[in-house]
Amino acid sequence: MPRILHLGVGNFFRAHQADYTQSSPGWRITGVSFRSPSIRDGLAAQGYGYTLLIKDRSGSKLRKIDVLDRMLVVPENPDSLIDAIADPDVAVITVTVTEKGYHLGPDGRLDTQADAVGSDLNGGALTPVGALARGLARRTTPVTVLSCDNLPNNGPKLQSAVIDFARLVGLTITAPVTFPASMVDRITPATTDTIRAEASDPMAVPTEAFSEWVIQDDFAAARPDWPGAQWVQDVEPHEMRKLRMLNGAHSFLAYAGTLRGHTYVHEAIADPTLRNTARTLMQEAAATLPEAVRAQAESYADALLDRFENPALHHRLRQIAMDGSQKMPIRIVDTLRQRKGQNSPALTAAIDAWCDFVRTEVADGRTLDDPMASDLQSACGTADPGAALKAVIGAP
Ligand code: CS2
Repeated sequence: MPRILHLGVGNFFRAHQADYTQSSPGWRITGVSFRSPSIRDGLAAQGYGYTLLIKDRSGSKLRKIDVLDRMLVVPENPDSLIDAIADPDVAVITVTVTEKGYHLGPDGRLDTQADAVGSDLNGGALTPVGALARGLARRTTPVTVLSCDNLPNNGPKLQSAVIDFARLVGLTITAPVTFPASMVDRITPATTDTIRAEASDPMAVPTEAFSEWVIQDDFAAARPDWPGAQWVQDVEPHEMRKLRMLNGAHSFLAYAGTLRGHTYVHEAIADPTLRNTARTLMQEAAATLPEAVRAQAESYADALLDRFENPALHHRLRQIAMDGSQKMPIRIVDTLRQRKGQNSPALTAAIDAWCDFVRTEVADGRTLDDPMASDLQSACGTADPGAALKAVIGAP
């Protein structure tokens, strides 16, 4: 039976790619955790099956997912991941390791100065890019590596990082491998005790009913017939629409909403001041979108407001607020740069909100949940913290 190897078994993968694969008969998934064994232990204790709790205004629906049947925990046995990447039964390798998991520098290329990358270059395989390069170099049959993270041009970026890594360690990848881009969307909060109790499942995952997956049709080997997925030649317009409108507005709400004392997205979007700015931000972003998706931007914005209002989801603003240094450049700063010269009050408000959020966290003695936490903390101690923080994210 053909197999998907999935890197990064967080809630998002379990609500999105696993759900699509559940409806694609004939495929099984091996999951890979790069950090702790806790998700593997929890899933293994129940035969790797779990419940999706799909929540919208009309209530909750339960859906059983049992398409995952094996899991690897990289720190326990790094070679097992390299073996799995090289395994001819694996036809697709999907990836959700979050923005920081790629270890890209501001130029979008592999950051060879990052400690984790440096240690992989010295023989390790603990980062997704290092493991992929080492595993793909051992492969003899075609495979597709499909990035499903919220990064513009995610496939090509992963490809160039893997190729750079391979070159630096003197490896050659000879098997045919493609790295299509994809746009993924499904709002998926973290699991809470309330969710576990409601689903009677310690490994339950809450999510919304809406789901979208736009995939570049460039597969090197067999692929599942994921129902509902859209196969296109060019993902970029869809990626820009989603990153700049949904994720951009999300990040604005996360920082400004937390500062205004809100806890959840549905509370922040009900605050008239924040709602206005979020709507304006979507309009500012929409004006930067390629022709192909601009016509649908208005109805997309309405649909986003409706999704943000979902009162049953309890999506924490602080979940979205994490890793701002990685998210702000691609969700807000790129958009602002593209609008150069035009008045952009909402995008500017998003940058100010992030700066204020970081300064407030540091002033209140909370540890920032961000891979650049120490740079951000130092920026807060300078004579002009606002300018120093903006410099970290490359904001004008
Ligand atoms: C959110 C995303 O946490 C975040 O940064 O903006 O996870 C968002 O919920 C998803 O991209 C929706 O598809």
